[in-house]
Amino acid sequence: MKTSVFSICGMCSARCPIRVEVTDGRVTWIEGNPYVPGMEGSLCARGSAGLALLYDFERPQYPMIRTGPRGAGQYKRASWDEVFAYIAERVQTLQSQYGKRTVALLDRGAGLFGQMQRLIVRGMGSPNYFNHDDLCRKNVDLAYQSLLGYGRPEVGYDWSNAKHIVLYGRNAVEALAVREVNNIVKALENGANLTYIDVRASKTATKATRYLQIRPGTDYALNLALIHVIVKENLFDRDFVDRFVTGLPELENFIKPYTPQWAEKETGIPAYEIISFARQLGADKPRVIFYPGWFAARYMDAFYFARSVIILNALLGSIEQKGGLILAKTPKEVGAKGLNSLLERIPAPEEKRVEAEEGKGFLYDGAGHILHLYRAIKTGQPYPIKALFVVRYDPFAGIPHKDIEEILNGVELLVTIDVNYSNTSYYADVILPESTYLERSDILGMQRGAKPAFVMRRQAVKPLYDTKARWEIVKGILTAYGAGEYMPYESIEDIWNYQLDGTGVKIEDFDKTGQVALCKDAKMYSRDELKFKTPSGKVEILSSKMAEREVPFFYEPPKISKPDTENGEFRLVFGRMAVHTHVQTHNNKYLNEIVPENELWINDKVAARLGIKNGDWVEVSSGDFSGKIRAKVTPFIHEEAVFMYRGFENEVPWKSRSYGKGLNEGRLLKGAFDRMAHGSHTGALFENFVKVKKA
Ligand SMILES: Nc1nc2c(c(=O)[nH]1)N[C@H]1C(S)=C(S)[C@@H](COP(=O)(O)OP(=O)(O)OC[C@H]3O[C@@H](n4cnc5c(=O)[nH]c(N)nc54)[C@H](O)[C@@H]3O)O[C@H]1N2
Ligand SMILES: Nc1nc2c(c(=O)[nH]1)N[C@H]1C(S)=C(S)[C@@H](COP(=O)(O)OP(=O)(O)OC[C@H]3O[C@@H](n4cnc5c(=O)[nH]c(N)nc54)[C@H](O)[C@@H]3O)O[C@H]1N2
Ligand code: SF4
Ligand SMILES: [Mo]
Repeated sequence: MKTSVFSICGMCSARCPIRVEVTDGRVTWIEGNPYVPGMEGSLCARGSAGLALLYDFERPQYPMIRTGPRGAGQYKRASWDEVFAYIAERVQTLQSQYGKRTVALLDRGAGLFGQMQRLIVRGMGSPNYFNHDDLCRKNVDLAYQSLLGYGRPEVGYDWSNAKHIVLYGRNAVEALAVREVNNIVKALENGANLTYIDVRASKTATKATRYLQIRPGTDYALNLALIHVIVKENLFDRDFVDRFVTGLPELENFIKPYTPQWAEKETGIPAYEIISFARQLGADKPRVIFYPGWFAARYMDAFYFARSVIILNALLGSIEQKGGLILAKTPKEVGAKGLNSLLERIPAPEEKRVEAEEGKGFLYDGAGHILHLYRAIKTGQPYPIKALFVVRYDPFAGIPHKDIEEILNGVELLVTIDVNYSNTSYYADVILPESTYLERSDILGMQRGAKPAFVMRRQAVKPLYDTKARWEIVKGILTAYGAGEYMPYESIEDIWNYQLDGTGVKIEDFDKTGQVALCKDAKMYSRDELKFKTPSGKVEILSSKMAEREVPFFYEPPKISKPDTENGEFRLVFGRMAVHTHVQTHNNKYLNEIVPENELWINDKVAARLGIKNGDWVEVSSGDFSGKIRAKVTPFIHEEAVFMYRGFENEVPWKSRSYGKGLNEGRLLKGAFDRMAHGSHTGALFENFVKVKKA
């Protein structure tokens, strides 16, 4: 018998809506949800390879407790009751010694369904919730909050109606989200301009109408020069700026020295190119999208860079504008009621997260700073973190071994909740196997946007092994710990009914398409109605939030240091490829077959000087780590940088297809986790030089 289930893809964090076909209890087909605009049946390679995750036996099949030294791979099988009791007892002992706040939870992200795992740490009375954002998009989030009072997830992009899209190393064609890339392609088909700025010609560069090869680390300098020209030549949207932007005189004063000629020296992009680019933007405004970045933990100036991108959007009047940036509407703004919160039923802890104890000079928001967490674990300051839960995240896959050791020395309990054997779980004291997204239902999620909707991830088939859904794992942990009152539900339907209570929406309303929109038409504000969520209601260049935390409004562009390429020194940059997700898909049978290992992009002129030919093995080293990888010699990368795709060289021997294949960029990031970006204290993962020589 064939059935069809609407659900949500779990192969990356884009969480595309899908339709899953089940034939006689087996998943036989997955496609994009045909009812969702921008999806219309399409799916990426990873989404299709969800089948190979589901039917993979090289994933955890039952709970496990460590029996040998950390990292030796010695575990015993345990029952769920046994692991829940073990965790509860260990946490209680550590809390009685170090206080409730000694428990931390490191999460991939809040996202659509993330509220569930937050219950663990709050239910245990600790404030220490962290997600991966510091190493991903946090700069953009904080920059939006500082300027508009809206967070990053509350700003959407009307790609398909844009006249000009500007992407800074936002490699949308490879580091993809299906709906986004489909809509960008629609814009191109409609004749839009696409300016792509990157140190290398990625696949997105090949779709661009203008590609600017920029010197690594100098995007901020480019933006200051663009602002300079736009202000000087009166190319901005005067109506928008007069009504909504505060702090323009101070900005004008700040950008005076940053002429296109100055920027040419910093960026390597000719001044005339910068001027003609600015003029084209002036002509295309207000249907312009400057995208402030997704993976934005790149350079020390990343927070101020993100602010400069948002300021450019404001100057060109592209905010809450067709073909521009669209602000998300709350359920209340569209006349509906939102989902009931599971988290708010638990009293918020009075104690502060580790970074909140560290004084002022940087911004933070709802989730903690990872770099402060790592520091607290390593040093015990401002207070010790001894129990660490890691959920849907593999931090140990992307950091140097020395950092792993220091963290392991600091924590006395490490628990992972994962669908795969992650590098982190290989060191864990307890491995809790979650059912894959095709085998479980999650809590309902709220899809934000101009037309908010409730969305459902619904189980397609029963779990193949002794794994559990996330809500069941959270319930088991909290009940054993003695906080079961926060998870009184017996089934996912109980949870859904609680979430939906008072909204007028019923579970069966999701049957038809998997989603329930909260209004009929997308809602947009006219300029007469528009008000931002900052204290002044305006776009605050002189941000109240920054003033409160004593963070400077402006930041002089730093001098970007130059690697000694003559002697084989380069800046290491890295990124995503279309057929893999970060560190989690390399052992996937289908995807591994397509791309089993990575290679190192190196500029052809420099390679010739170093005697490196295409396909040669080279040794890349940083600090005490060095590894081998094949060279891809190409003119399409800046001389100062070498590039590799992320997430290879898996270190878990249980994963036979990916074990040891390729080179792991994370091991080469010596010192990266001690560096904090200005104003945001997020990661700056490209502030890193490596040595390359022929192997
Ligand atoms: N297939 C696939 N898609 C994904 C993901 C995935 O794992 N796989 N992950 C998702 C996630 S979590 C994220 S955060 C996004 C990331 O989305 P992106 O940020 O678009 O992706 P990256 O591949 O990290 O892009 C890094 C790019 O920055 C360039 N770069 C390096 N230095 C500079 C510089 O100084 N200036 C400029 N302008 N460019 C520079 C690099 O050459 C590289 O092309 O992708 C998402 N989509
Ligand atoms: N060295 C280095 N570090 C980086 C980056 C980099 O490029 N290089 N990129 C940064 C960025 S932008 C990001 S987004 C992060 C991403 O880094 P991670 O979040 O660590 O990478 P992922 O591969 O997305 O997945 C993490 C884990 O989630 C598990 N998982 C997948 N699905 C599920 C599920 O349904 N349930 C559970 N419980 N687990 C699941 C996977 O098996 C995997 O072990 O890394 C950041 N850090
Ligand atoms: S972009 Fe691909 S892997 Fe990510 S959620 Fe969408 S279909 Fe799944
Ligand atoms: Mo990310």
